[in-house]
Amino acid sequence: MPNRRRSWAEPYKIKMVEPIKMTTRNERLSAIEDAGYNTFLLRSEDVYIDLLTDSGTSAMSDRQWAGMMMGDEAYAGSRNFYEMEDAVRDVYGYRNVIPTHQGRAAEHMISQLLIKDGDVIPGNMYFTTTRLHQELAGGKFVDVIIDEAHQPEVLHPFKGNVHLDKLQAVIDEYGADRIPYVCIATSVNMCGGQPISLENFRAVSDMAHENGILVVHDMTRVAENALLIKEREKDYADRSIADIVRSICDLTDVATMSSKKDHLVNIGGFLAVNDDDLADKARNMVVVYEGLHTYGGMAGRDMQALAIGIHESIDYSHIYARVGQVHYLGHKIADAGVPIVWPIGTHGVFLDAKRFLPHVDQDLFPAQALAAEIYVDSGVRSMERGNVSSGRDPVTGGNRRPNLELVRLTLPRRVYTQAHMDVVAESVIEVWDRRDRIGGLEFTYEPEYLRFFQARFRPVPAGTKPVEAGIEREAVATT
Ligand code: P61
Repeated sequence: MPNRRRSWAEPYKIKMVEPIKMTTRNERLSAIEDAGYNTFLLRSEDVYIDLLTDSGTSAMSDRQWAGMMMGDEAYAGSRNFYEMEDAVRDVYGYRNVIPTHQGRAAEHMISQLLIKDGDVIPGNMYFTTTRLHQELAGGKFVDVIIDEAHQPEVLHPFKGNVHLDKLQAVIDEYGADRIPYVCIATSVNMCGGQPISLENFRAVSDMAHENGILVVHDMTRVAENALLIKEREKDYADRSIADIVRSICDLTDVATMSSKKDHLVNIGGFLAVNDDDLADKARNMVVVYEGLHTYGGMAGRDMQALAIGIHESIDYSHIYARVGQVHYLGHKIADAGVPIVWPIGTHGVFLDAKRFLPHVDQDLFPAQALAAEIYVDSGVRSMERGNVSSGRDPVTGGNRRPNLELVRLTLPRRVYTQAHMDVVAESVIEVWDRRDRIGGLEFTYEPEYLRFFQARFRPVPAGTKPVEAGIEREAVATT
């Protein structure tokens, strides 16, 4: 981040507060045991600082709340839908907008519409729901991100970039006919909120289009990616966030959006499509799964808040402070010697659990264990992003054991203060100081799909060897 001698301080003041419950260590010990050592299964009232996710957890502005009062709750043709459609067209330039209740519904539709059995979908690293929808539609995800993205300690300004030779190799191996689209995320979530550069995105888009392949943009955190382009990519320092965002979207044909992130709303999303025929097919589908094509699972008031959030998301002072807070926390943790993913990305600080707990075998889920330990220490809730999240290999049935074994401390937008960040950093450092005493976990329950959400575990002492048998598993999961 440039000019770091000047503060990133919040460009807003607090008008309403939500009290949070303070808990004792003993209360937290019993809460995490009840939750099967899975932070997703904690009750939020038992959490002090909730850094599980930035999804749907942001604070809306007074303008967004005012917009909520202007909800047009008509079944069909709500005024708020047209405001949302206008905002998407103005800011992103996509022609057709199909509203959905959140991002994965858009992923579901585009996967079902475009993927045939045996197809291959290259992308810049998997995301859990995105890959599952591709697989459920009969496709296979192939990772074409640069190698540096899988190496937490390696510095690279654009770890979200696609390795162009890898993409070419996938096209050569399978043929363009079997590749319905490449799926490119801005601010790549699973490797630390890492940006893709405009130069690389342009090259990917050219390569795909020359081969008649569509480009689908997972634009969940596109404004955050745009900030890092402004700060890190040559020639973009003087361009506005709006301008950079638009330049990214112009390279793509379709977008899936979880508005619960960039757009600062608690629920909502959309599928955006340039091609009119494809849009008609999506509108046909949305009425089956979500609701009418002018509300897609949202209330009118939600669409109004979303429309306002689109404009707020590209405000420079907002996005600078949002990412600035993440960097403040990241540096505070890293300065104490705690291993994190470098460079610090956009929406969270990612602890490197492999280097934090080198004595815990990856099949004993060090990141899961670390997230549980941090919760017990301070009531700070984080999320595992490693071997549990990655799931099982559909062919071998074994854990995927990804290179990245991470704990994500994700910052909701406009919710916590710098003092909260200090408490989080102190807790992580405290746990780091007694890391040798932390053991691993083993499954007691493993669900079939997206296992990390509902899995349960029990602790095993440090030094235990993993046993893969003897667990209560519903079926061998694919994801
Ligand atoms: C998150 F543990 N993200 O980061 P939906 N694409 C991208 C996302 O980040 C994303 C979706 C699509 C969440 C929520 C979440 O394994 C998990 O609105 C880049 O959540 O349906 C969501 O958007 C899906 C948490 C999702 C997870 C899946 O916390």
